[in-house]
Amino acid sequence: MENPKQYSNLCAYRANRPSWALSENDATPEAAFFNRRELLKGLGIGAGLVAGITGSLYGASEAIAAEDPSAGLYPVKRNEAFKLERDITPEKINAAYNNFYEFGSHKQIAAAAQSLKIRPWEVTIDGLVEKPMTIGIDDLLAKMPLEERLYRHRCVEAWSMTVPWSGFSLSKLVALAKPTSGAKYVRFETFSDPDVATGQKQTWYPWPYVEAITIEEATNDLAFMVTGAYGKPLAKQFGSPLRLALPWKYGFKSIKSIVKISFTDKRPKSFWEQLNANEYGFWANVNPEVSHPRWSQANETILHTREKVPTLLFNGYGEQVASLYENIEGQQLYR
Ligand SMILES: Nc1nc2c(c(=O)[nH]1)N[C@H]1C(S)=C(S)[C@@H](COP(=O)(O)O)O[C@H]1N2
Ligand SMILES: [Mo]
Repeated sequence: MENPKQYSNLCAYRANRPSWALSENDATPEAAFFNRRELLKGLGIGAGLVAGITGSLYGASEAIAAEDPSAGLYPVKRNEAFKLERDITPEKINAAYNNFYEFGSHKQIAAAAQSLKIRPWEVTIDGLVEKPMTIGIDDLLAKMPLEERLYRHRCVEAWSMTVPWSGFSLSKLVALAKPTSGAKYVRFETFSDPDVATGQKQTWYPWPYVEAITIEEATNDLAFMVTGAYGKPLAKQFGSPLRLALPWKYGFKSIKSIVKISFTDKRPKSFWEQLNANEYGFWANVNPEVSHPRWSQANETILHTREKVPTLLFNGYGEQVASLYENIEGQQLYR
């Protein structure tokens, strides 16, 4: 096995790293995805069958999406204000290459994620709010104005994709919750169910997955609660039925399968920050000039083309978000 330190992977400590895991130097994410063929070949499984397996995983997520009680809501109207000059990452590629540590610390988690039960699904909104509530996801969907947005997504591992997310502006949920004047941060928490999400049996991780942003970030127009993708309800591997999309920050901030949203006056510690604060901080804004301690962030590999392109400050969203950080001093804003 190669030296794990050469990889740009979120977790430096994993001993059982699979051979197809992303390598910063040679294997692009796409290559890593296709290298699975090599792996399966080694196990005596032919290429035709591999295509079948990939196809059926994708098919399974399609079938489940069709069963989703919210299926009738999609597709939703695209908000043309969120335009991009990049091609959309094909659904097939995106749906077969995911980070979702609850279901494993590799990228091929689509099959395992299908065991997640997404109904009933309740979301608790609590803390410093006038209207604490626990609301079923379908009731929440009925209250929110759904739209589609094309967003870039830049993973801290130096790969990127472009996704047509459906959902609603996080600011609408903040308005529903009515935070009190003391609320400074919004904390998000993923479900906890180790029997279904066997990655949560790995006790060295600080489960459940937690993320947090400031109230100002949460009410910025770019902060988006995702409930669908590719014109359908969200496939489970994308973090169904409710995830976050913060396209100017590294992808780990875009927490999946949310069950709790809390308003607080204290800065929460995120999952990755608890694991390694030196590598993953609170702000985690994309910046090509600030390297991750183990690799450069100057470039990114586009998931579907394998093209290596320069990374942009705030992932290209500076116009919308740079002002949020103008008066913050003495903090690491880009890690
Ligand atoms: N609950 C949870 N949310 C998560 C993660 C995770 O492991 N668990 N991974 C994060 C990372 S590192 C990335 S890059 C994105 C990946 O989203 P995708 O699989 O839809 O591409 O989800 C983020 N949200
Ligand atoms: Mo990521």
